[in-house]
Amino acid sequence: MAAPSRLLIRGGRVVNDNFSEVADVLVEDGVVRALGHDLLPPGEAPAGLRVLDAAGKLVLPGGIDTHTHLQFPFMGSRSIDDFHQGTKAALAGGTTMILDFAIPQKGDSLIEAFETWRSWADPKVCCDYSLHVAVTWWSDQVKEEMKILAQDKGVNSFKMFMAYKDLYMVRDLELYAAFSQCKEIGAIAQVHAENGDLIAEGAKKMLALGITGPEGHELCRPEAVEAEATLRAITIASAVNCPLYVVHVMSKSAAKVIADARRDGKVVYGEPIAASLGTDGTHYWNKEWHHAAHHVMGPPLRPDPSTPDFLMNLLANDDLTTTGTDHCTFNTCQKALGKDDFTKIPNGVNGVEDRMSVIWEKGVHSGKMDENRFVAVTSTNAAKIFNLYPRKGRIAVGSDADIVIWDPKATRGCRSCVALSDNGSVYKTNMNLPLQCLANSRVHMEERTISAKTHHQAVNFNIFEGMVCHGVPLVTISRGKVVYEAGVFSVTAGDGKFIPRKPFAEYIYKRIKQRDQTCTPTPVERAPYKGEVTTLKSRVTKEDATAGTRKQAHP
Ligand code: URQ
Ligand code: ZN
Ligand code: ZN
Repeated sequence: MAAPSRLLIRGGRVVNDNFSEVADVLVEDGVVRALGHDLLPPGEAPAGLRVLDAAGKLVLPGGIDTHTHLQFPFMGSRSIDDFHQGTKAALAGGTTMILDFAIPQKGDSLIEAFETWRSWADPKVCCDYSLHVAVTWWSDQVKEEMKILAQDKGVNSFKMFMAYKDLYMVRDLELYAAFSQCKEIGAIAQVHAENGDLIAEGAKKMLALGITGPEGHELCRPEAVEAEATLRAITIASAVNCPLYVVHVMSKSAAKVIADARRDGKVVYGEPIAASLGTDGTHYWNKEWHHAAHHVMGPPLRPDPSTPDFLMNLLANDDLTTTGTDHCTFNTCQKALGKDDFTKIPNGVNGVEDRMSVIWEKGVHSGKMDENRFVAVTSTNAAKIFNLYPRKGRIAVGSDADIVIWDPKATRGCRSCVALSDNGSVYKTNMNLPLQCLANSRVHMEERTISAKTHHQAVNFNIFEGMVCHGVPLVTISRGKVVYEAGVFSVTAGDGKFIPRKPFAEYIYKRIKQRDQTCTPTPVERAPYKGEVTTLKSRVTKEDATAGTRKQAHP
């Protein structure tokens, strides 16, 4: 049966970042066509129109995950979630767009890396995606390729690594040059902010102490190593007057640096991730090696258990701005490459399916933020920063119909209209019925308990194992097509599209341009100095130098 070309999402509360209203949403040809009350008169729905009853539920812009690494060749292995399974899992969690990274080796072409990642993703993605490109070395070629990527390939964000010494790391002067080129071409500079030299020395120290386990991973790069690099990157970006985006903010120290810089007027954005908002680094001390190793990522999760709460508070008040996941998963047997040496554990954790529910649980259910801020930090702010708005990140006439019907108060599933699904994860409704329970005409789902046993991610571990989530996606719609509904997928590999992003996003460049116009320093007009000037001898001889010393000794 062909998917209906038109959808009517009826009776839900439409939640955008700045406003909520109970309204029907009419979708046609992948786009929102109308928002309003009683868009469909009572009676039979016309042919080709499917009605989704969202009464009592929220209707949200699909989530945008700003940071993933699907099927990423890294540290001798390749992340286990590929562009098919990873994007399916994203849809199951209410995320309808991901931004992944094309990462060239040092000395390799950025454009070739971009085309390689495109060739991996295009045939497989089940949701829309875009690509950041990493600058892992510097030359005139790199500078020129950044310009071509921004002007012709739809890339407006470049990530520089300050860590991974000898692999991806670039140094301050290269950061300065790369930031300057980002400014020139209207891109946003992203940084992995950790001091790579200190990490290298710290790792040697830990191994020399016989600390080879995952706890060494955090001990060798404490949060000061992240905070120092964060401040350094902000300082360099400010000197260039280039907008800066700090990826995977993992610590209170780094978050405070970003918050202070923003209050100081700097154009800088911080991206905490599901992991740093939902769990912490105490797991590195778990006695089960595999449990500890599955939490290894860079920068590390922090052992200060107050970190997730602190970061969520800053996210709620706009000191921090977007949320990603840094989804870069490795199965236990891959993590075991580092069983005797933590520096060899492939870095990365899960999150792409869990992010929205984790942030709802720790942010909204906890009372720290309201539904509108939730939409801002899971979707809208990312769309604005990466120049996707309002095509993405909003439910408005003309926007892509990337939509999630969200149950904000998932209750125990009622068994009268559901049958347990094969993997026990969620209840399937009787597919002939609309999403309604016969017994009490409520759309509901089992509150979700996160588990590797039931998640749709390929990885055999989940860092949020056992977390009970009250906010769950009921239906996910990708460009007007119902792709996930009560645990059942209707996806086709390659249905997702690459979304190009133009440079000079207004949301970030308006202030930059304003500063260029009004804050560029000018010389002081003054009459030339006419007084005496001492004469310097052409070369200070050895005798002069010692004579000078003697004189000092015997004034
Ligand atoms: O550093 C990153 O963002 C990449 C290499 C993924 N790994 C990680 O641990 N964050
Ligand atoms: Zn990174
Ligand atoms: Zn990453």
